[in-house]
Amino acid sequence: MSDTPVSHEPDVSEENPISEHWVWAGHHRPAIPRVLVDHMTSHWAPEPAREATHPGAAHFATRRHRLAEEFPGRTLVIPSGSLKVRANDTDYRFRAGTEFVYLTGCQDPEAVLVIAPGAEGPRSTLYVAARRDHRTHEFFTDARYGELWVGARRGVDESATFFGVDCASLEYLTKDLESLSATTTLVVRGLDLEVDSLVEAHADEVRLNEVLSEMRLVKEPFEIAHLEAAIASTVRGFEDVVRALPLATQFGERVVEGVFNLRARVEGNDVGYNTIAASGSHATVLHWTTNDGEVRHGDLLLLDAGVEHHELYTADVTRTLPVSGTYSPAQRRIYELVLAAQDAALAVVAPGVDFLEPHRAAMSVLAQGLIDLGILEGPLEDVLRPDRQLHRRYTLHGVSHMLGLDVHDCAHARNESYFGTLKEGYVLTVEPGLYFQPHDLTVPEEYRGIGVRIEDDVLVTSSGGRNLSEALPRRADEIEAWMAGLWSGPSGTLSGR
Ligand SMILES: [Mn+2]
Repeated sequence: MSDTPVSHEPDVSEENPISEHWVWAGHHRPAIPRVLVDHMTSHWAPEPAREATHPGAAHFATRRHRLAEEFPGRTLVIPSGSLKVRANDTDYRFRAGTEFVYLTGCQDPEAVLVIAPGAEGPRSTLYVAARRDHRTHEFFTDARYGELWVGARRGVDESATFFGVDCASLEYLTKDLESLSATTTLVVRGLDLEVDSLVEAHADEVRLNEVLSEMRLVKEPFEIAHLEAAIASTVRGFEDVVRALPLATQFGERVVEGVFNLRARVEGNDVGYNTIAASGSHATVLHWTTNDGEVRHGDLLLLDAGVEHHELYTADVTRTLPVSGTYSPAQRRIYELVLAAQDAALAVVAPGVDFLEPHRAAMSVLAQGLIDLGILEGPLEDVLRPDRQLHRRYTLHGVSHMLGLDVHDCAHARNESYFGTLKEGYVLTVEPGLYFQPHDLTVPEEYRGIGVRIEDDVLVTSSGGRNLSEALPRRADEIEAWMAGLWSGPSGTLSGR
């Protein structure tokens, strides 16, 4: 028998979290009896073995090596990003930083990749949070990482095996970063403010971001497979939305967003960007993501949405659909003009072609169309003159951007790379649109409030372009037939596939 009486008063605090009888559990939470901790951390069956290696591990190692070669003698720090508070003690769902995922395949929050020069070549260390499994009281006292709270996850050893890279516990990160020289260390900033504050900024970090974007311009075959998977799920999401249109006419754009996003969660990680579910004149607002409007019979629905696949590659597709299933004559006129512009743009995608060539091809068709509709005064050359460009009141945006892990991928590539010539393996969107604001007095009344965008995802091949999203119909007749077909088939949530 112990001669020490068990205290019924916790003798622990934040400064002194563990005593013989009590364990500190955090602010506003009662201390936990030591005997309960012992009980909670014992008598658990061993865990089943996990999958051995990430299928992309060898690719990630090659990428780290290529990156290090661009920065000899430098230590490179690439964080996954910190959790972001949504409200008080609840966070947004975490999405790891693109550069970090590209170099590791890891999607952990608060993790950091450090690539340091070494005598035998660059050495990569991935800092990840240690397990909070039943070997520690944090198992049930740590609401952010404790595995009873958030589920089991990979720790240091499991991550090293799975991602094929040396790993260290996050608890050593601060000390290790503080020991780095500010003159030779470059950080990808803006993702993890704590990491940013530990290493002084360096002018060459601009170059680090450029290289990380430019490395991603050409997609490897396994990346294209991920994009294709994201696009296939996106196609099914569009089909879901068509099936749900009767419900949307009852409850509005929220149904469109909810139904598409359901498919994104069922088949992918999430949506790659906030779904644009724009009905009626909301279609003339480029990034309408409020999605709280009505969906009226007789209006158009512009749906710009993409599923982000599990490895975080995203689709980016837009269709403009007649809510009733049939385009009105005025809607069809504008639709076919945008379609002709997209056809012209798609036709010129090929290696060696200027990045802006699809844009120019589309703009010439749209500008001529605006002249034919009596909205602009010709001739075409005058409209398109660099010092005039009046068509842009209605076309509003460029026709292409790169697509990959980010929806606007490779954003830090230098202008001369991004706006250079297309190369085999690039994936870009082709997405012309026409937007007639509801109060635009330069537009005939019958067209006011009409917004049309058609967007596909195109891979540059050795000889031209391959439309990766061609499974979704683009032509007006085909869209009407496709919608009618979906309405005559099985209805209900996720009924396709
Ligand atoms: Mn886009």
